[in-house]
Amino acid sequence: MSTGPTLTLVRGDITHEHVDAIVNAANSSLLGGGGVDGAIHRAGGPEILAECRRLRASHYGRGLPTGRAVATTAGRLAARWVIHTVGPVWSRTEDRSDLLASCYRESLRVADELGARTVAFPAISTGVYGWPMDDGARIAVETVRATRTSVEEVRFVLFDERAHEAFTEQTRELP
Ligand code: AR6
Repeated sequence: MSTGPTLTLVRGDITHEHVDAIVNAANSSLLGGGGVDGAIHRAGGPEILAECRRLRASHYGRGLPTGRAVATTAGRLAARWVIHTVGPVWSRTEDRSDLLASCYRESLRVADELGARTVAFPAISTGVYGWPMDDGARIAVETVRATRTSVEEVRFVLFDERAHEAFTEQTRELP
């Protein structure tokens, strides 16, 4: 019996997904940036940033720590919430895999608190933060499969063919 959520792979832009919660690969400032973070704020509108600013003021004056996650409204997006998480920057000298796994675990924990049943993830840390795609895909898939959650569907939304292939490879290897 499988206890984990159903994993679905989609190629595309995560801002178009109709799910309960979209996960944002943010940075600790929570004030936006490039990549998927920029796309989510652009598509979702200023309400998301306004709530991020309030969260900073009330809880995260020093920034949201790497590996943690926090939710805001999704503004104009076709989702109810955005869950912002801060991935680790890839390092050649230090193993930061557990921090990347923590992003997936913590996002699912926040999703459970919200009552979200469908959650879309990008490939966290594999863009500006430089994580090798194959390893990022392995950590994403392994961690979601190993996490106890009430989320029923986890949708990985992969921006390009290479990311889609890497995630396909990881899900193919599962028993
Ligand atoms: N939908 C889905 N995936 C996307 C989209 C999109 N619209 N846009 C990019 N990706 P990145 P990181 C993919 O750089 O590496 C930001 O400036 C992209 O191809 O967005 O965690 C933040 O503010 C890549 O595979 O996030 C931080 O400062 C993946 O999403 C920093 O970048 C993640 O790429 C975080 O870096």
